[in-house]
Amino acid sequence: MISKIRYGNPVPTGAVVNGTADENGKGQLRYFEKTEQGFRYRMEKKDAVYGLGEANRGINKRGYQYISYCTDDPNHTEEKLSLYGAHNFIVIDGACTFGVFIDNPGRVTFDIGYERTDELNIIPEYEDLDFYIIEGEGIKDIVRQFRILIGQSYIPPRWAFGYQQCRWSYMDADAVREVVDGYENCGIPLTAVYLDIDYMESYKDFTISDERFPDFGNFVKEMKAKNIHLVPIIDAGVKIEDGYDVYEEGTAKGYFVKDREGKDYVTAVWPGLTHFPDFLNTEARRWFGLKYQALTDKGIDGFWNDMNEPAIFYTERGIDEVREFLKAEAGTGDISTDQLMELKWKLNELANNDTDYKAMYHNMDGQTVNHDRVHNLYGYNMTKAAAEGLAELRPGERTLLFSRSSYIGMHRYGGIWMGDNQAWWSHILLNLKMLPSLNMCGFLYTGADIGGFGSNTTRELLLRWLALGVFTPLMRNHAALGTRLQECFRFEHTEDFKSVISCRYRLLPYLYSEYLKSVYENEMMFRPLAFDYREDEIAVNVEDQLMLGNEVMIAPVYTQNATGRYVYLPENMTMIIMHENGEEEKELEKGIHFVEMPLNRVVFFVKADAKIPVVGTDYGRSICNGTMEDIAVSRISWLGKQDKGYRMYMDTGHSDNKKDDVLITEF
Ligand code: MIG
Repeated sequence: MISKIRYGNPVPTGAVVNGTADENGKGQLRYFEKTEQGFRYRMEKKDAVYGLGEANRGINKRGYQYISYCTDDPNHTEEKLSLYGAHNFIVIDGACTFGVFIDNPGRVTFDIGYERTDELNIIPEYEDLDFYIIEGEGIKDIVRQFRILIGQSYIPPRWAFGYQQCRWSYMDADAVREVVDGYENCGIPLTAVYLDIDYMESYKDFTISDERFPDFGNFVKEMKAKNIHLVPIIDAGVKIEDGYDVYEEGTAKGYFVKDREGKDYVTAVWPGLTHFPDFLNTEARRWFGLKYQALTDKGIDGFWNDMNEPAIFYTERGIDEVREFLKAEAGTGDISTDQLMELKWKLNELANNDTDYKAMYHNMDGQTVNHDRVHNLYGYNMTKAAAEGLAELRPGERTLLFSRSSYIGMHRYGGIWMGDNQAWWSHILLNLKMLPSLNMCGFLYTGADIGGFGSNTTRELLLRWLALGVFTPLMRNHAALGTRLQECFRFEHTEDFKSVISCRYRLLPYLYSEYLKSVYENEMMFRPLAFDYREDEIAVNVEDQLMLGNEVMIAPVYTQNATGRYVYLPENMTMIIMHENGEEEKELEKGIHFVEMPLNRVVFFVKADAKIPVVGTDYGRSICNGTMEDIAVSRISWLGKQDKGYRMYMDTGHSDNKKDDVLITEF
């Protein structure tokens, strides 16, 4: 049962698509009381709060505050309140169990027991919103109803379930070849290599540097012949440059975001001075979406959309302010130390400044709307533009597409990656914790930069992170400019990497099936133990293990020099110690165990009465490469005990999808 109350005059966000909810709302606010600032719920001592999608800290969000305001902050330390996404869905679980969705694309603060430990305060900056309450038969049913409300999640092509390699940047075609050869030479499977911003000509969207990637179309073919997909990045900002068609068309047609006077708004990002396409405008969206053709024409079938919070390095306003300061404060004389310190602060304030967001205006199909009120819709609509364009350009085909910034609703158009993490052990755990909360909000195709984006990784950290990444739908190794080279073949004993990554391919039938099941049945692929073992006091407290599908539990290592870890088994399970050619199995009883986890193994747990499909590594590779329409049942073997059946979801892996196209087999 879903009810909705409208406050003020909200802009349509498109988050909700199956909204029978409108009829149910009888204007009676339940559970919450209206306060001057927003909405308050009084929490009982034992209430837990789950959700918020891509957010910091624990799986249980209680005890801190979070702000939904899509932010490009590459330093995900614990005190940060905002990351790249805005996912305003939570479930309060305890004395009363119910879900809340705040459909409002401006800034929304969720104070979940921060100011006062027993209060949940939801504080929107602009009180134009739809307030949804979702009730059901327990937490999983509430999530399912919410997922139906917001519509079916995106499905990537099957190859996008293979292992992928990225770096900022592979500077030319030879650098890409070196990576592909590096993997090939040590027999580690690989399905995609990413092209970061340097493949472009002066960071101009939809251009390809002829110097660094000559004869790009043939290069794409050369890679495809090796079953490698190239995935270029597209940035939100469009370079201001005479003669550049995207800039000239956009200006002529009025497709860019405006300033207060109605002139095209100028910001600076990678290309230097840029305009932002007005993705909140239907025509502009269609125009930009069809621009992807420049690359699809060359055989490209995957993209990642970046810098779409949107990230701003500086604006002329900010720069002018700094100039004024220098003139006024320092004049022509000496600059004092204090003034220099103030200058430093002012320079730091140039990027992603609120004043600049408040000075931008959208044309939402005739209605002028200040950016700040709809900030969280920007990256979402960039990705919607791409998805709709790509559907037109590649009819009936699935395209890999994911975004950095997002809002609920974007899950129908693409996935997200978790942004600029660091090569820190704690970020393996943060990666794990975000998985279930993202699934609650419909984001299923997701993963973190494996190995860590910022700072230098280590061999051990990368191997441990991969052992979690084996299970995440997006399995991509990515590292920042200036960091240590992070491709697996750069390290000693590449056979260990081969062993771990091969497990991904061995598990592909299960992972792909569980992905489709989560899409079509509106289930969470990853769940906290607390969702499944409601009465189990220990399980409810576990924040470093997850349930995957109905059969499996994962418990990755996330500490340095560990030979294993403590794992809590909420019921009897079979421990699987997997490697590329097979696995050992061991029956374990409900309870706490110290479990050995060698660096070159993928260890996970299958419920005692369950079974899961696995294949040989080579066959897993061919499934991923899409050389076959369906998975040949005869080549599947089973892990775990055989008594409980398995419902396998499969499809062609590349064509447009409807539930009726899916092959569901009961084993
Ligand atoms: O300002 O394109 O999150 O994945 O490698 C940094 C360069 C811009 C941020 C993305 C990251 C990407 C990087 N980008």
